[in-house]
Amino acid sequence: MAELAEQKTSGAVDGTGGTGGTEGVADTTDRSVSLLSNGDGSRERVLRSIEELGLGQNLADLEVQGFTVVPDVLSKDQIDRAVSAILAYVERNDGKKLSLDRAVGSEFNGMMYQHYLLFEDDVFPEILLEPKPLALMNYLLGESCVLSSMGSHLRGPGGLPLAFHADGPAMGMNEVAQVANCNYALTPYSASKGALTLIPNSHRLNRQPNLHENWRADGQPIAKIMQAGLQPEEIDELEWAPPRGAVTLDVNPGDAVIWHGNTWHGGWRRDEPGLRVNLAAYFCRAHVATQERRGDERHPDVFAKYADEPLFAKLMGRQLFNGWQEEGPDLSGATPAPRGPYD
Ligand SMILES: O=C(O)CCC(=O)C(=O)O
Repeated sequence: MAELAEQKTSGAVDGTGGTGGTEGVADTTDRSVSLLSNGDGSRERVLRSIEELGLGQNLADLEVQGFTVVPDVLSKDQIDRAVSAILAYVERNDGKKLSLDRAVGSEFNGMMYQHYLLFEDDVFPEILLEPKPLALMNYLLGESCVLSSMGSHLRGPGGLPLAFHADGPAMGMNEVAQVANCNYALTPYSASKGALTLIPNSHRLNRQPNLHENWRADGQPIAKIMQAGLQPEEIDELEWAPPRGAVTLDVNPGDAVIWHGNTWHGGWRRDEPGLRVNLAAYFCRAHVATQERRGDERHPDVFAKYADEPLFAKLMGRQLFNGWQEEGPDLSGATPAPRGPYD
């Protein structure tokens, strides 16, 4: 909408990003001269900050393999405060007092994602503003990117590994990232500790992994095993093999792993007592949201009138997965994620 208004006021448009004039080289900092971008200013700023922060190799990694590790982003104090806040959150919400070093599988059974952490403690906005990951996010998603969610994939011993997936959409991916992730290790990562694992160069494939491009155990892909109705003890016994090419990240607390939203990634099952804690700061381009904020509570009469009309509810985004707060997303299956172009 804003772009259209700009087009109307900036005169003729020749379809090449210029104004159709013959005045020679355009002033690239003038927003009105280009519909293709806001000019070179943003690109120059983004690349300059990457250079100033010494992130040239990280930029190359993102391009070549679709992910990169920025070491030592967080201080020991930030790590300790973030871990304590996450464990306090679990205790308050789930009544579980988990031990970082001694948690056992029966308390846990795999992974519990902790939602909506941003306002839980001062440390989280502080981490959000860390310049190095933000500089790389600006490279991937533009300076106008926004935080989509901040949560923690908390892994305890046993259960299933986290299936490989891309964070981008089920269809319509292209090489321009629409979403990107910054995953802070808050405890050490390794295969037996429940590390993150990624597939280099998968961001070029512009699709989600298929059934066979995923974890396997006993010759079966993880999706089949999830459907097989095994008992928790049977699941814990399985030996998992990652898909070909997967790289396990052995990284330290405070390191940040950043990836393009198309990059395939998953997580090892934790096989040691205690917890694997991360902080996932997930970002998206500014347009990845409805233009209007749905669920306007100032109009209860309209919602009451259509209370029995599922189509109205759907168009109002009531079946959208996103838009959660402390309660987290509805994983009951009532709001299935679209997987194909007509879903
Ligand atoms: O660190 C992990 O467990 C993986 C997180 C993940 O899959 C994600 O943030 O999309």
